[in-house]
Amino acid sequence: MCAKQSTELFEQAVKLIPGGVNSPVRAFGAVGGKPAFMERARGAYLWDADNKRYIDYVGSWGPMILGHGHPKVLLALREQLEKGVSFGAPTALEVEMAQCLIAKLPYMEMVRLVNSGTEAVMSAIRAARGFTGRAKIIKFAGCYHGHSDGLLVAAGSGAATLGVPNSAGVTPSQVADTVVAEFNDIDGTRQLIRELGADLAAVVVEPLPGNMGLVQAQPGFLEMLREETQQQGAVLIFDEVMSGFRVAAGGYQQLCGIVPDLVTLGKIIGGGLPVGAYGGRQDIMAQVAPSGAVYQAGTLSGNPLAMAAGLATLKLLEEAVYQRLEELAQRLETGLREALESLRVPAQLHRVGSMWTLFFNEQPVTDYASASKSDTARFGRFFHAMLQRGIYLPPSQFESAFISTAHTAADIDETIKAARGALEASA
Ligand code: KE4
Repeated sequence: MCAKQSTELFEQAVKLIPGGVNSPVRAFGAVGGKPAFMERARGAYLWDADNKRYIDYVGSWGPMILGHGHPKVLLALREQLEKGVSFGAPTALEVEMAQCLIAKLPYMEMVRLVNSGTEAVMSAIRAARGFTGRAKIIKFAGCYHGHSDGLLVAAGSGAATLGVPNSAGVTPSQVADTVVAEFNDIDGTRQLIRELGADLAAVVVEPLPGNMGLVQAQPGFLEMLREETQQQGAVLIFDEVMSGFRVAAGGYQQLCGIVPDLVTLGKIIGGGLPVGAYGGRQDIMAQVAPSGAVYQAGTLSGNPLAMAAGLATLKLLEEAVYQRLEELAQRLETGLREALESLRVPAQLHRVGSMWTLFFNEQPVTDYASASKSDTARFGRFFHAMLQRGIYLPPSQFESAFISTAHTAADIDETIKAARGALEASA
């Protein structure tokens, strides 16, 4: 049930904006009903256009790890506003951001800032192709890397949610060099990499996939990708747009211990403002214009406001933050598991740090094929039952939810209570 203001706004929006939204997943297509239009946010909370409050587990799809409106982020933005919002010229802030990212991810020797995760991955692939002189790339079903043409093949996230694993408007020639493998398929992927051999420019992977819902790599999978790409002289790209600085101070790379050749970043590093970044080995990044022949550009790349908000956020992401997130997330996981058990709900609850997904699925979820067998209708009913109870979850079974440092134990307990009711109501 959608409230009056949101309903009226949505009716206006659909006449003016495709589907009434500026990004498909926001339209509630995967869960039914009409979207709540949000008006303001603070800490762990959102308020919609009808002034209804929600505990927010979307966090702008990842960026709001410190919650909405953190005082230090707002202060940094206010100070930068007075100096100027965009110059189209290099600034000290971009140097500081590059230093900060490289200090946090020491395997990254150089970095280029862009305006979205899509741009970051698209550009990293172009750099890999320019560096190797090769064409083929491997991606994995269920992993989403933004909406650049060559990657809209068996994509996760929005495309998977829409049940359209590839997109109209993408021509066969644009995906001719994209090979899709199965996440966690060690033997099949190893064989594929060896078959492609000297034609393979790169393997791009979410090392901690969040776009088929949260799924983890099985032991040996990422290690195999590292070994086999090394063997073939192909570039290994970790897409950490979502996982970067979300689950550890050094990204998921710190947890898995595998060093990629390139990494893509976004979301958190902009503190909620438009941002993306790609970086890694100096010999690859040196190929990027104007130092090299791989062209990539952007009017607002390194935008001062995004840099200010991103730096303010990144400077606060010390170890203690991840300990706090772990405490909150463990509390939520324990409560949800107790509710699932006592109500005998067949489900898979996946969690890594402050990222989590509840799959309505009796079987283990290890890849896109198994994730796709989830009861998405049940998820839709659960989503709305939670929304009515003031809990805002990602409106899709194939997404990850996020906890912020602004969430409190009381928020978590309220969420668990609401989930108990929503599980019963959605049976
Ligand atoms: P953007 O172009 O949306 O900034 O980033 C694309 C992207 C790249 N790589 C990964 C691992 C991502 O998760 C994303 C974007 N994530 C989705 C959420 N699943 C964005 C939400 C949306 O599409 O509205």
